[in-house]
Amino acid sequence: MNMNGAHAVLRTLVANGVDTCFTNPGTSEMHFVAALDDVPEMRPILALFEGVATGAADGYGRMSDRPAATLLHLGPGLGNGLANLHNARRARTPIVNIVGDHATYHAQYDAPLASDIMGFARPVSAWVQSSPSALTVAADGARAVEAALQPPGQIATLILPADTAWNEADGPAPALPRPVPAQAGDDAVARAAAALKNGKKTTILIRGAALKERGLTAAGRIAAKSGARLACDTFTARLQRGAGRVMLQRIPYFAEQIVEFFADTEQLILVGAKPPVSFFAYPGKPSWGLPDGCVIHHLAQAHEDGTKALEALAESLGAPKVPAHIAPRKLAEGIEDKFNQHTIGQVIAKYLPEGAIISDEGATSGTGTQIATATAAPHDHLALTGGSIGQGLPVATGAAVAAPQSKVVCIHGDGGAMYTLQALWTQAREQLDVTTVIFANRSYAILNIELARVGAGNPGPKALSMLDLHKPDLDWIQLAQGMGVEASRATTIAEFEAQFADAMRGKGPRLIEAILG
Ligand SMILES: Cc1ncc(C[n+]2csc(CCOP(=O)(O)OP(=O)(O)O)c2C)c(N)n1
Repeated sequence: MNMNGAHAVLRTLVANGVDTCFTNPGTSEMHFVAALDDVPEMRPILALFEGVATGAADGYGRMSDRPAATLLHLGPGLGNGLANLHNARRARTPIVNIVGDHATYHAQYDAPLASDIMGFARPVSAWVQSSPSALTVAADGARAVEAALQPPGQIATLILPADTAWNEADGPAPALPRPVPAQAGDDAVARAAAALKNGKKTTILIRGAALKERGLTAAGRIAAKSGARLACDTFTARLQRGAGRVMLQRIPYFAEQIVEFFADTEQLILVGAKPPVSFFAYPGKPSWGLPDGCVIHHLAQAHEDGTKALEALAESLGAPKVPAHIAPRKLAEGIEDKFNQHTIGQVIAKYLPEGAIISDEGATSGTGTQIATATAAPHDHLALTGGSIGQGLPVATGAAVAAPQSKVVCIHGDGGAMYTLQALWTQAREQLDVTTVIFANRSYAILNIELARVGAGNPGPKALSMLDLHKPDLDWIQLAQGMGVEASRATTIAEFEAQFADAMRGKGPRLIEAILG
């Protein structure tokens, strides 16, 4: 059968385990779009802004441990998706971007949409390739998937000139073996074991796949034997938490809190993590989070199997089978009749179903939910990994595609949610089981805090108005309903509880606007 380059790439992606594509196409991708109907195994999902497509691919990859593809329109399409590719890169999520380009012979004319696609792609991509011909696209597609799956996960960008999609290809490329993580060295395990016996105060800082139940259990066993403190980054790509799971301490956000958190840490054992630093620099405050003289040990590097390294360490210490720090199932006794992030968090914890996924861009309003859900039903928690706001709604969307049996709860600041609110339309179109809670404080609240902290002097009315979202007030009911998502507004905790409980009982996309400001 005759097969063009677009068919060959699509079939190659499917053969290599990539069967979901978040798209926002244009003319240069039309052959790819046309080929979708001939490849039923591929599920295309339309996003109305590229930042939604890339963020959804991030959420999908975090939950399924295999890449989704994106389909983006030349440099500007990729450019619109960059912020959430930045977040995905920080999350170490596998993603395969397919970016259309002008036909190879058209490039010389410098048409309006011509741009330096490689230049847009490089900073976020570990692998970038522009395929020169229809005869190479399939093999390049297979290599793109292989590159995305390099542990712990990375972004691969394959640029497809339009003629490579429409010209005749040889056929799809076969599946390449999935890359497996390297094992941490026995010497690293032995050094960490010796360190844990030297009597010094130790923190074990864990990142990546070891934050799933198995790695956490091993870490909890190590803590039971050694007394070491277990910690994770402030913002983790995917953390399994809740009742029955080993609890970690989350590094706090602000510079001076980080220093305090590590003040008595004499040695730090890293599992796929980097030493703690503050998110931003502040005049007169430290950037480095560790005290002078703190010794750093690497148990596992990011590309190594942190879970197995923790298990090997637990065995070498002769750690008990029962881990320390198992979270009990505990809910707030009687929720106060106040409407704030803490009472909202307690309601979310009360109704959160087992196996739920929380996509957390709650910003300054998210702490209440984090505290309350620590002892709620076991769930996955996906955080804003790269600090680029507008991630929560798309990540929730992709997570819901990857895990259709799970209830997804997206908690979001109203400011960040405005960046990528088009995700709601995709949730409605695909009937995804996502409940979004918008914390409508009508403010860039964190920036009001930061304004005071950076020592920028006394802000005047112009400065303050840059951080204020009143005038006009956003109407999230109309925004959501305009995109086909059922929505309601809560101004008291009783209203919120009734609406949230109802959303947890039902299925499909819902939005609750919690008026806090
Ligand atoms: C892409 C991007 N643009 C701007 C910022 C700066 N920024 C950080 S937090 C924030 C406002 C967040 O507001 P909201 O989501 O309502 O949360 P709140 O601070 O009110 O809790 C902004 C604009 C950013 N982090 N990322």
